Amino acid sequence: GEAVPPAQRSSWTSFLKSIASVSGDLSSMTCPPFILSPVSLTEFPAYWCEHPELFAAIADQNTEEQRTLAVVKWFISTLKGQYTSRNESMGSEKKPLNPVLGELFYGKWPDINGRGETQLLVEQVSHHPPITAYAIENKSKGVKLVGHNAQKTSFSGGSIIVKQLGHATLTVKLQSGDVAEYLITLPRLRIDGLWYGAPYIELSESSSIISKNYVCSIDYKGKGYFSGKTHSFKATLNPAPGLGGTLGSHVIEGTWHTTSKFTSGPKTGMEFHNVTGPKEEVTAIGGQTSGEMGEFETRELWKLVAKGIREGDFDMASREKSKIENDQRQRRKDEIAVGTKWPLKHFDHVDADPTYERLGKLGKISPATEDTYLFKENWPPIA
Ligand code: 0T9
Repeated sequence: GEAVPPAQRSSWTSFLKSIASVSGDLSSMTCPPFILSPVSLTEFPAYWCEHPELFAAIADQNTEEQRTLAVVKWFISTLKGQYTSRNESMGSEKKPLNPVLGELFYGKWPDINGRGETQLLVEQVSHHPPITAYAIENKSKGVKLVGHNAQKTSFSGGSIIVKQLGHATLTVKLQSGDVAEYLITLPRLRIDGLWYGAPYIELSESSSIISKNYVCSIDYKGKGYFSGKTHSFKATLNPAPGLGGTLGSHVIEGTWHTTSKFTSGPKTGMEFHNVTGPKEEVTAIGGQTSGEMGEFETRELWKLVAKGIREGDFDMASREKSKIENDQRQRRKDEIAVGTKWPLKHFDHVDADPTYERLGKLGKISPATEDTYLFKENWPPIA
């Protein structure tokens, strides 16, 4: 464990031993301080829009083929932020704050160069197991992403394997009045480097982007596989079963944290995506009518815990964290006592998702059906 501060070595070793035995949900495990991040998982959905211009550009395409390529380009361009940004900003992957039930995060990306403003809304819709739901919308372009995610973790060969549960749906309002829908599933993660105290993520297996016209399957490999490079991917776009005709097929290969190009199809040799330039962080905004942050908004709720972690005052961090947890326990007890349930603010939980079932079938994804969280379309009066 070279990256582990000497005073925390034995606690890191016992943490590693315990993750080998506790499998399923790692979110509530106690970790040594050096590995704690001051950022809650409710902030992670902002990674979906670090390139707001690529999100907006999905609306500006003339054909279904171009639009699908724009969706895939936006998706691939989010991976760098989603899976490598903690290593860049904090030196390694860190354990995020585990959101409480009802925790909220609101944000936006400004309208620059006529691309329109993009809004973000996140709600922690379950604590046990942790489930985060989100909506991201560029109203002027008619592009919207709604999704939820949870994780199932296990331990294998010294790495943490994270299976992502949940999915997202991207919708685009077309000029014709129709709505194009894209079902997005999520890759599997392997967290390596644990032994050295310097965890980092590699993606594996595959994920899909499916519409009624196209099935795009993305395969992920790390060092030593098809290109031999870390963070490699290969995306294969084919017309949905039974279609063809004017819709072309494409293969794209590269590394998702840098660049990629077309390796088969009419655009062979052309660059596909390039994320070596700057990204745009979200601007956090208060969801209250006054523009202030309410007590359940993540940066308000975790303010003192985050300050403790950032400033190395771990006694304060753990004291403040206990206060939040005790308050949560009390709320759950009170709810049981009076027979009520915590009301979700922005989402409704439903057992089945017809869009997932219909599009999932085209891409033969499993499971064949999945529960989901429907967005109530109640953006707070912000922006
Ligand atoms: C959705 C993303 C997800 C959330 C994180 C596994 C993980 C929690 C979930 C999947 C985002 O779109 C993408 C990126 C990173 C994922 C996190 C990485 C991570 O380590 C945590 C888990 C819960 C841990 O904190 C494990 C313990 C820790 C000591 C390892 C650094």
